Amino acid sequence: MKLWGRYNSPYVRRVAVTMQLYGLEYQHESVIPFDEGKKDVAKVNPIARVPVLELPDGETLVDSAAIIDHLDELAGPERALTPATGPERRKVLKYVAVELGIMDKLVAVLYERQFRPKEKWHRPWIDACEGQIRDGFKWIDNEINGNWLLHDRLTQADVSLAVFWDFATRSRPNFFAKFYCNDIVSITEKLRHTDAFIQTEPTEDALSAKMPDAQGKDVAE
Ligand SMILES: N[C@@H](CCC(=O)N[C@@H](CS)C(=O)NCC(=O)O)C(=O)O
Repeated sequence: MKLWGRYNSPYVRRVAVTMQLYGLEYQHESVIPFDEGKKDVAKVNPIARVPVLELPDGETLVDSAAIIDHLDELAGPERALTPATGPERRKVLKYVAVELGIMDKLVAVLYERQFRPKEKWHRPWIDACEGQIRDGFKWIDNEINGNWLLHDRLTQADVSLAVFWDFATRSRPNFFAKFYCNDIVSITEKLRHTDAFIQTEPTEDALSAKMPDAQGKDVAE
């Protein structure tokens, strides 16, 4: 199998961590879905987005949720990080949906600040997204009442959460320093030192390195 996309993308990284946790081998095509890299990604995804998973027979899967659904099938119901049925499955799917929603909002703000000239940034839109990001993370943090979101069982909800929190705090360190989501920090710390996370460590990200708060300035600037 071949995984397309850099680990700097939180969507790619959650797929990669899942593959590592399942012990699935893959080649890594570390492409950027912008500028020059866009045309390469377009060969495997009509809308030129990552992640893409290319299967051994050449079939391509797009979108991290659809890819992870296939990986769960490969891992089998006993090992899958998303429970196969019942209330536990519904709970994990809900947590992951909220986490993906937070990421979509965070990425929307990053794109607004990266791709639009500063005088065209629309502050009410940024404020609305940041409110949803804050509310989402706070809600998840309040849901944690044990080692993991489902108490003693590690699930996809924890894996994605740790990948997303790590991405969030790297790309907007000043903004997230004021969040005080201690239980999310604790889950992230437990996973950050595992092989799956170490093997998928992002490289220096040109996109987030250009963000004002990654340079030590206030997010409102
Ligand atoms: N819902 C998608 C989101 C994927 C996504 O937004 N990927 C970004 C990289 S972080 C991308 O390819 N952006 C380029 C673009 O949207 O044109 C998923 O879960 O895979």
